[in-house]
Amino acid sequence: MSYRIGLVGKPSVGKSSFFNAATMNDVPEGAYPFTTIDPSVGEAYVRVECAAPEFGEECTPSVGYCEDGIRFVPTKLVDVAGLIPGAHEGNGLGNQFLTDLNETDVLVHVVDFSGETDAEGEPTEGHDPRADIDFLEDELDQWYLGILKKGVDRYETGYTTDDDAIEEELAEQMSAFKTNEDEIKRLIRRVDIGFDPETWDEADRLALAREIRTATKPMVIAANKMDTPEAQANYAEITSDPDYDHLTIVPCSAHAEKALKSADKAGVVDYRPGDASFEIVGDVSADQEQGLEQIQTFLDEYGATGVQAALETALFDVLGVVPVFPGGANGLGNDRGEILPDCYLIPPNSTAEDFAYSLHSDIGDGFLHAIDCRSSRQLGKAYEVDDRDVIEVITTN
Ligand SMILES: Nc1nc2c(ncn2[C@@H]2O[C@H](COP(=O)(O)OP(=O)(O)OP(=O)(O)O)[C@@H](O)[C@H]2O)c(=O)[nH]1
Ligand SMILES: [Mg+2]
Repeated sequence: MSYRIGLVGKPSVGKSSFFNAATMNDVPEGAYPFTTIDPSVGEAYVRVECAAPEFGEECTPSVGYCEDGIRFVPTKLVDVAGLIPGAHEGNGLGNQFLTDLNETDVLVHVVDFSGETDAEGEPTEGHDPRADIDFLEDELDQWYLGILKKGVDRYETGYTTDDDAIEEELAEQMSAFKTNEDEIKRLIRRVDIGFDPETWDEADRLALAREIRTATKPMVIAANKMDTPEAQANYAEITSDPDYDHLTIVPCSAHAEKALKSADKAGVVDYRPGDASFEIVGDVSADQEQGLEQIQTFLDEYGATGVQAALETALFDVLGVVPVFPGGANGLGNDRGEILPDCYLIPPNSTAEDFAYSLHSDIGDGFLHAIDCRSSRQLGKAYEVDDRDVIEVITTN
């Protein structure tokens, strides 16, 4: 299973800058709206503490890499066009943009916390980032609502067979959001509007659309441009505003991450992405040294640049993805002599049998039992896999 994290937000908030910092790509960045038109997909990484050292081994990753005991596991990151108010009605690059989001599992909403861009991404001063947070949620809800209404209309005009339930119709209409009848049923129950759509008023439909949206497109907020004093002031204010308590907000500087990675690549600093510090190892000019000192002050204050943190919060905390290492109970190597080559990211609440199927359908079909490589304990197929488990699957074939 490969996860896709989508970067969303109004124009000029730094989505492409975040994308480039995370993936070390070079898509255009610019201080004007709609710099990005076509979506880009790149490879970013999430950090997982490597299990090999616990076995006295050094791993040989088949994908990604390992640096000082931290595995960098690849995941897909998608950079899309900016979204402006009315996008669901086609404003800006509207519908095109929204369709690009269909394929994503979780969103990182990049917000310009400096307040120096207006609702349309044009330069301004003193714009309240809260307005952006609200608008994006509303816009996504309206997009979902439009699709939900089509499902309700189809149901009411009787294009479906009589005994079709509303959840079946909606699950079909909203299948692009990777939902299903059971989930829709559960969400209708949760908003408590009953199962007869004829009794739903506009507010009921919107409440349901919102519920389906938050369930199928969970979201983290990356408070970007935190290297500016304006953003830091807004961050302090918004994180202490009780109305925004329910959100997960990660302070972030795409610029700082990009600067450190570039300096690392150039041999100027030693920096492991996501770390709270770096070391200057090459010759630096006085200007460079001053810039690096500023970045270190930022890291001291906020713990990291926030780019790694935003991606990992999205995948591990919000989506609940579980990293698992396929291992061997009698040594971690495979038949090619690779040590712990893979780290799989699997859905929350997966069982040992689900894990076997994620390796290969034959392994799932032939599942006998699994072994916890740390304790050598035998695990049944219903065992729920845990964070950083090292598991060998024993099959009939
Ligand atoms: N200070 C500061 N500026 C940033 C940061 N990230 C991006 N910017 C600036 O914000 C502007 C917009 O950046 P982009 O990455 O092009 O923004 P975008 O969200 O992709 O914009 P669109 O593609 O038009 O939707 C550029 O001038 C960037 O240099 C950051 O971390 N700090
Ligand atoms: Mg862009």
